Amino acid sequence: MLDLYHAEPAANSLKSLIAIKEKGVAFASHFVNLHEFEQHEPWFVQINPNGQVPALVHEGRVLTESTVINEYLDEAFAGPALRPADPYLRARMRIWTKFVDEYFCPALSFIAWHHMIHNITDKLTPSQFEAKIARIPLKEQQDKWRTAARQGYSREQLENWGRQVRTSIERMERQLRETPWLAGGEFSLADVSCFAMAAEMPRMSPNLMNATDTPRLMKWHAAMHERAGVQAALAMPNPVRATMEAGRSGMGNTLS
Ligand SMILES: N[C@@H](CCC(=O)N[C@@H](CS)C(=O)NCC(=O)O)C(=O)O
Repeated sequence: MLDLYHAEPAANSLKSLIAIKEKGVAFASHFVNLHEFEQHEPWFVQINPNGQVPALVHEGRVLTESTVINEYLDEAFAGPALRPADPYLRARMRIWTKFVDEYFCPALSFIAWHHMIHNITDKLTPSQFEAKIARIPLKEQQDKWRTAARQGYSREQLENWGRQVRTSIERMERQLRETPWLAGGEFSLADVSCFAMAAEMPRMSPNLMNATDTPRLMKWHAAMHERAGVQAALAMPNPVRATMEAGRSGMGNTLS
C-alpha cells in the first residue's frame, strides 16, 4: 500500500506527483485542500507533524520532504531510474534538488503567499483566522501566514525574492546550454524539482522565461511537457484552480 497526500499539482506536491507518475507506481491519492487549511487538521498533523504536503505513507510508514520522498520512490520501487547511475552526476542532481529546496522554492513561495493569501483568508473573520493560525504546528509557518495576511511583505522583501527567482531561472538556462537535462544527458529528479517550480513561469512571467531570453529553458520546458509522467501529474484534480489563477496575475507583476 502506497498513499500520497498532496495538494493541487503545483510546487512541492507537483514535485512528488511527477516522480510517482514517472515511476509508474500505483498509489492512492489523497487531496489535502490547503485553501481550507486541511494540512493543519489533527488527522493530517498526525501524518506530518509539520502540517505540510506532500507526505508519503508506504506500508504504514510515513515519509515527508518532497525531495526525500522522490529519492525514496526511485530507490524503493522498480520502474525507470530517476537518478543518474554515475556517482558524480547523482551528486550534481542533488546540488539542483538542494538548490530548489533552499533557494528557488522559498523565494517563489513567499511571493505566492503574498499574492494568494487573501483569496484564502478574506472569507474568515479575524477570530476564525486566529483559530486557524493557532493550529499551525510550525512557528515559522504561523508567522508566514500572519504577516502575509495582515500587512503583506515589504517591497524590498518582494524585490529580493523576485531577484532570487530570476537568478534561479538564469542558472537553469546556463546549465541547459551545456547539457540537455539539468544533471547531464538524462532526465532526472533535478528536472522534476526545477520543473515543479517553473511549470507556470512562461505563462505567468513571460518576461522571465521566453524564447528570446531563455531559449534552452523553453525547449526543456516543452520536453518536460511531452513526458507522460509529467502530463499525468499535471492532470491530477485541481479544485482550487480558480483561486490559484486569481493570485497568479499578481505574482506575474512581482516577477516582471
Ligand atoms: N520542505 C517541504 C516543504 C513542504 C511545503 O512547504 N509544502 C507547502 C505546499 S508546496 C505546504 O504544505 N504549505 C501549507 C502550509 O505550510 O501551511 C517539502 O519539500 O516537502
